[in-house]
Amino acid sequence: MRPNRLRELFAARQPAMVGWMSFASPYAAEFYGHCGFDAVAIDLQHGPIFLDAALPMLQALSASPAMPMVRCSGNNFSEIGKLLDAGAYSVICPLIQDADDARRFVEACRYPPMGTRSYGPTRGFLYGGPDYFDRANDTVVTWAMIETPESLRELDAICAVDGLDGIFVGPSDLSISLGTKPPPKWREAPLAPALESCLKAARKAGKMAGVFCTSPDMAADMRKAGYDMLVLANDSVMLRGAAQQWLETARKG
Ligand code: 3PY
Ligand code: MG
Repeated sequence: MRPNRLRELFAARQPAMVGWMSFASPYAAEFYGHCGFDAVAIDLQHGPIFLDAALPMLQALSASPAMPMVRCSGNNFSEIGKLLDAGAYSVICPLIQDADDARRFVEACRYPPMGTRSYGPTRGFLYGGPDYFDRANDTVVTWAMIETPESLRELDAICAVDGLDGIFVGPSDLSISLGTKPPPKWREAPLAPALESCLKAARKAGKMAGVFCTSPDMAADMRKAGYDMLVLANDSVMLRGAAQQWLETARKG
């Protein structure tokens, strides 16, 4: 089976740089996949991407050097199964609250006896290879999102869930649920100590730690702190930033 780039980078202690897609467009996915990211995630929780749009985007990413990932819209067995069958190599699940949530998520991603995933990896075979069934449980990477005070309290129990590969911090929801507002102030309390606790808990359990970064400065800080996977904002933030910079420079001229 084709190896999972995230596992290779984690084993080599190298941080993964990940792109994040909100535009429901196979062309945008193909384009983003060729920008140099280690992996690109298709976001089905927020934005206009629904399940039918995910398949051609996963196909476009498969033809690029970036590993195809998804954020599912919720902890939904059927949707997670469809996304994996469509060739997603890593799944991020939003709003995990405790170990039971995390276990349910992992079970949806793993074939028996580890989990309860149903068999039918239509595109999984095409992207992964003919030995997909034998290797999928050890290859697909699973992430539980930490974005509430409940999940912070349950960090050690979540990290201890068998078959869960990592935790992924959603700093905007976490900021809101801790009583502040986005954009996330990652250098201040209450977010700074929460980010530190997440990294520490993941390390203690031998799991990966990822974080959604809302600015290049945040990504640089999180890289320095030791996070294993940095999501670099998303496609719309990148496009708006580049457009605004062009306009500002051109209008000065
Ligand atoms: C958050 O910051 O809450 C996220 O879910 C990032 O996508
Ligand atoms: Mg969130």
